Amino acid sequence: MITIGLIGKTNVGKTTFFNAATLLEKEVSNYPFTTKEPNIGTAYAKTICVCKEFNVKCQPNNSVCIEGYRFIPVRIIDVPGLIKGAWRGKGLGNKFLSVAARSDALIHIVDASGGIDAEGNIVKPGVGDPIKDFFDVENEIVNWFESILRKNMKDISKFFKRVGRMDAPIYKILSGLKISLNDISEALNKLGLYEKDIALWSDEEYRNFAKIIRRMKPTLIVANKMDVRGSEKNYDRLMDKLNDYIIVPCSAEAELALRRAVFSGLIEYIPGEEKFFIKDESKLNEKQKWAIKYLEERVMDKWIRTGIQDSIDIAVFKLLGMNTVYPVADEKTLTDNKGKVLPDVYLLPPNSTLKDLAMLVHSELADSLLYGIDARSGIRLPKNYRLRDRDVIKLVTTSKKR
Ligand SMILES: Nc1nc2c(ncn2[C@@H]2O[C@H](COP(=O)(O)OP(=O)(O)OP(=O)(O)O)[C@@H](O)[C@H]2O)c(=O)[nH]1
Ligand SMILES: [Mg+2]
Repeated sequence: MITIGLIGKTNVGKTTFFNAATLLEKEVSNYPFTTKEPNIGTAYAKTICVCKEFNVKCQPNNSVCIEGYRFIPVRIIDVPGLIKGAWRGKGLGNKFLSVAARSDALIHIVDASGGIDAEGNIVKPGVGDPIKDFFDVENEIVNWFESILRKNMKDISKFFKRVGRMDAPIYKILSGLKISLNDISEALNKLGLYEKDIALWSDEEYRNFAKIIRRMKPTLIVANKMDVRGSEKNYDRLMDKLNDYIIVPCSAEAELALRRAVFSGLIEYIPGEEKFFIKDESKLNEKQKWAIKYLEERVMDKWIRTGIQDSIDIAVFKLLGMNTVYPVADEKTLTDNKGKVLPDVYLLPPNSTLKDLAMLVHSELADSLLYGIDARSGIRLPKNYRLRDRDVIKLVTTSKKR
């Protein structure tokens, strides 16, 4: 399953974001470092289900369909706040950096209200600087990457002397951090380090390499606490200074209040939509009323929904470029072998093939795979067919042919 890591300084609202995205109750407070262990939960990437197009009523199994929107599970990790020195084990230490680095994509949350100081303590909005916070955290990650390379310098160098190139030795050390051999080769080539023994690298070369490697992990920025007056100013500054990132304005607290109201049956609201329906106004508590008023006031502004669903969707579909693919056992009825209509949908990275899909469904299926049938056209698709978003495909195997 795809993993998305939430990173950022302490008190920026990571756990609030996590709770809203997963609707699981976890400790939220304004004390620094409330979260001491990474929380792991399930969030959902939202896409328009193919059931609308095929005009059928789907019966989801591995996902959920709400009014024609398919919600596909992804793993989300809430990492404790990172502060200066985290890479040395300061604060809550570098074990969290490794958790973050193992994610497929990262959501870097900042407090756009400027409501935390450099140490992550709550201060009057406008006092803190989210841009500085962003760079502090990014620096920790780069330092951490650099420290891994330095710690393993001898082993990397030994391996280099055998093969005469740097990519494989570094890949071996960074394996598990979801950085591809290709990306490592590219970074080395860019810096002219492909054939230079790491034992001879200068400080600057270490630093530059760590920086490039860091940027290869897909990352988006969430400007949180946009409900606080004055945060627009910081949002504009973020857009200006960090213009090579996608930045999503967000109010994690508003989304959390809305989802809780849905959970209690008080409103109807599809995450990520701009509209909702209040079932019984008299039953809403103060926070829920606030969230609703907030959404009503801000929804006019084209940038602001609550930002949570958008962030997950952007991470999955824009940063990672995932395709949604629906395997079926019968391409005419669109059912699995139990008669369920469009039960499963899988997220596959760009350039995945039919064989990759079969592998994801079941490794045995991949072994016996013959070809696929495209449900839209009825055309036969070879094993090496590159999947497209919204493909609905019957997988034909040797056992079925017999
Ligand atoms: N106004 C406002 N406050 C928020 C929002 N999101 C979170 N907060 C508040 O910010 C404070 C910190 O929130 P947490 O979610 O605990 O922050 P965290 O980043 O998980 O903090 P650590 O676990 O210590 O790293 C709490 O008081 C939240 O209620 C938001 O969208 N708007
Ligand atoms: Mg937390």
